[in-house]
Amino acid sequence: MMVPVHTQVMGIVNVTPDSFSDGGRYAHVDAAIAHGLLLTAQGASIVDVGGESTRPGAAPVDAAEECERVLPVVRGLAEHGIIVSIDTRNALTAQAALHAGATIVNDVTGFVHPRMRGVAAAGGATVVINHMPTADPRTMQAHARYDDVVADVMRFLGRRIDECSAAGIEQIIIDPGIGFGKTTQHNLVLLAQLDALSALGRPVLVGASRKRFIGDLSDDAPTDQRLGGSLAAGLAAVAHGASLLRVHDVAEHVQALRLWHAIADARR
Ligand code: HH2
Repeated sequence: MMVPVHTQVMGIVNVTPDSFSDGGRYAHVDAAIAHGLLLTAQGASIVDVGGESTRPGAAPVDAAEECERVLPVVRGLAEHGIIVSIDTRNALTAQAALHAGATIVNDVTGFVHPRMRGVAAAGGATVVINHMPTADPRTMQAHARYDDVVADVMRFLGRRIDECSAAGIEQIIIDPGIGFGKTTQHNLVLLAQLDALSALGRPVLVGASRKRFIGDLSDDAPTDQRLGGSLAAGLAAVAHGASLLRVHDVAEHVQALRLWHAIADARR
């Protein structure tokens, strides 16, 4: 018996030399496309392609270099009929990726820039609005100060939803931005109180996979040894209302979600 997965899984393909967890591994176009196909076969319904690391302290990449990295991968995956999301903070990259076949723009800076909103609206894209307290990954950890992290994140997301809607964007997904200018405690509080975000009336995506707070809670386990914590964080997010998970380990998350939903269904 194959139990359906009600939660959508977004598989990550980082075409970067320096991503925190898988940097360098999929830098080659063919390897990146093959990895995206594998993630889809494992149950991902979206593949998120990124050409710039946004880990704390990462150096920015210019749009030309970023396009060179991601466009062949976006095109290759879209040609296979895969739903592709482009993970970028550059409007030029977003625009080129939409032309190459992406249908979702995932902007970790949360569409604070009007150009980014214009590009997404013109391309008829679905957007993922991620919370980040400042648009620069190099300094975001210095901004990990909130009066009330849940209320602050909600205020930010609410404003961005209004701005994106005013720009003509119809499909909006929101994301609390786990690890973006947040301490371990902020991340835990956001996961524990994720239900609050449902008041904003949009699907919630959570990206906790392999992030540093998992290492912080497990004797500094390196990124390739954070699967257990990633699964726990993902299931906690689903229990508190997330309908999409952005993950590296798709097969394992799909299996965990199958069990989770089968148990939930057995209660009825
Ligand atoms: N996290 C990362 C990148 N993009 N997008 C959304 N919407 N939500 C997230 O939590 C999120 C994201 C960071 O993870 P990763 O892609 O693995 O690393 P890097 O930024 O180093 O490429």
